Amino acid sequence: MQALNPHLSLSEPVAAALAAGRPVVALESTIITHGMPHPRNLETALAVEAEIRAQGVEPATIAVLEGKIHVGLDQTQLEALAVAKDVMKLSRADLAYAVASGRTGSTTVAATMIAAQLAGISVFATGGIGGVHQGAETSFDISADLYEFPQTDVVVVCAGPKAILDLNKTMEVLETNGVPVIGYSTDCLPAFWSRESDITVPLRMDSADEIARHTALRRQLGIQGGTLIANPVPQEYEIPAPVIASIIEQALSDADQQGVTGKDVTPYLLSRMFELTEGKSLETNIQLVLNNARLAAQIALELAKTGQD
Ligand code: PSU
Ligand code: MN
Repeated sequence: MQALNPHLSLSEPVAAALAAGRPVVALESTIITHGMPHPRNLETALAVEAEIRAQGVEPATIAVLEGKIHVGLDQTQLEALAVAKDVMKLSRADLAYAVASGRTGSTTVAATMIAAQLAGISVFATGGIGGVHQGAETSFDISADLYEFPQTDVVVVCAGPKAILDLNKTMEVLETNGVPVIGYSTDCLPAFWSRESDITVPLRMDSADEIARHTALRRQLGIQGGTLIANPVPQEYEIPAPVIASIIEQALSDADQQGVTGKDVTPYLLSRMFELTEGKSLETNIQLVLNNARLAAQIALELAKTGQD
């Protein structure tokens, strides 16, 4: 095993699992601090971890606490993070800053991928990745999440890019960067709250085993970078695309009127969607994260069998 990076702090259960070659699934923390209101954020974080443990896999929620990159948080740390104020939202650009200055920050998809790779964790579950925002032709707002994939070797399970984004442009950027986008048991790109969009997903796989073998093969071929798994939210919890379309329009126009920019855009839109749907968007968000955690655990188990994790 490689020596552990001195800036990482592994929880005891995560360290034990990694040392024994048992499967581990990484989880991000921006969803806790900037993606969901208290106390649902904490309940969700705990439920997601329980879902992964139930499959015999170790969850590792990642966050920077007072300058240390923690891989695996205990319940007290999760509780503190769920109510903390002034938590930085850390992407690739800010991770080293938070460590150098002793700050506390939650990790986005991009920063969680970096930390997971440093810790030797190959599979990561989130809700929806960031992408190209609508109006990016003038705002230039493209999430750093997209540029993490060609650089960092982690399989990321999501429910598609968040539907507040420009999905076509998001797919183009992923394609340009050579990122495999795999629909899980679907030919259609899921759109976070909805199971379907009008975009065909480039690749399709129907089992965790197939995804694990694909990951192992990429390694054997020396192809660097992460893979994006797009896993549709279970039908009973989805908000169909035609229903949510006008609500997204409203949230986007409110963001514009309020002059929201930069890192605040995605958190603002998610919380505005929560208000406009009277909480329904949050219920769907929680269920899709749980669903992604289950699939990520299965992929981690299968990957462990290939001896390539
Ligand atoms: N998935 C969710 N809720 C979230 C996120 C993902 O269900 O809040 C977070 C992730 O951390 C992702 C971030 O990296 O949203 C995207 O932020 P931005 O668009 O600013 O890159
Ligand atoms: Mn942005």
